[in-house]
Amino acid sequence: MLTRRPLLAQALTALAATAALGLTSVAQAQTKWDLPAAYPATNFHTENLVQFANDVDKASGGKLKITVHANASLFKAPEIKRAVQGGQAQIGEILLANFSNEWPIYAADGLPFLADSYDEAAKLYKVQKPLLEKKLAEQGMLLLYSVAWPPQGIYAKKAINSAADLKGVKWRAYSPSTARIAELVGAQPVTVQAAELSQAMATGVIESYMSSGATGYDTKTYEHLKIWVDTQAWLPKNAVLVNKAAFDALDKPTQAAVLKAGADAEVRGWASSKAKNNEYIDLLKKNGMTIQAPTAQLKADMKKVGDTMLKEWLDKAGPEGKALVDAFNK
Ligand code: PCA
Repeated sequence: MLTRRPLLAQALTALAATAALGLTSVAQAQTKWDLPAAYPATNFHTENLVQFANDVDKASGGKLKITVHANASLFKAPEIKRAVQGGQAQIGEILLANFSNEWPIYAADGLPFLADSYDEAAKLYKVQKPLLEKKLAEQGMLLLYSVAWPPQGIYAKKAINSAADLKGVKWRAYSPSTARIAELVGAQPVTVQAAELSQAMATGVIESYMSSGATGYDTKTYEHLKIWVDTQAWLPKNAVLVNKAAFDALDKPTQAAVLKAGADAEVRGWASSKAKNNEYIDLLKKNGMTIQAPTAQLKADMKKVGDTMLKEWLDKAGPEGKALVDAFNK
């Protein structure tokens, strides 16, 4: 206990702590990290990243400066993981579900109706996290934190009362699983990342897609499509990854600052995702969009799609996938 120790020892401890924070040592080099992200600056994930970067700046006494590059301005969404792995970026934010072809476990949170509420999504994350950490460590990366998007619904031109209403529509996919949904309902999938979504709607390349109220609002979808069916189908997660070598090159107090700010960002991110979900839906309404509850038929049709996809995913993911789903269902 500090109070019981001699004054000199106390003074030395205080001095060491100050030096460790870099407050007294001007000779300490400043480290700069680039953080590519795929979503616009005003998106809640991106705002959270900026606050994380500010927290690290403060806690490291200015020793680690992280620049957030929003809206896929530095790397396109599907390239960010490789950029962090290869050290072109020291840290980056990815959508885990984008990487299901590499390893199905990454995309467990992209399966329709496996985990379809915030509580379920948190539960799924808990069982998925140790697997993610292990795989990412093998790939030379660290999982810093992960935050769920709000629940996914269907944007469309007209009311969607059953899956049959989606036949032949030009469907925007952001991941292999959203493309697979299109195939299963007979829509035509086109992969378009969020940064290019507004343009794809404006040019008529796509006329329907599944995503959150957040992305509908971010991309001004209400200017092109008038219906959002609130299917609450799944809550995919973003994850912030750090290049392990870049992390190891930091001094211990700075490493601790990154980990602490990351843990805080995770808690803050889930809370803001949940709180903003309703705000986004209100904003969609205010901007002229009709929010539909799914009909019983659509629910049944989508449930069938989900069952098929879970089966396909389990076939691909093998025993590891089965163990994950069993642990989740326990
Ligand atoms: N928005 C992202 C991914 C999930 C979401 O809600 C997108 O549509 O690209």
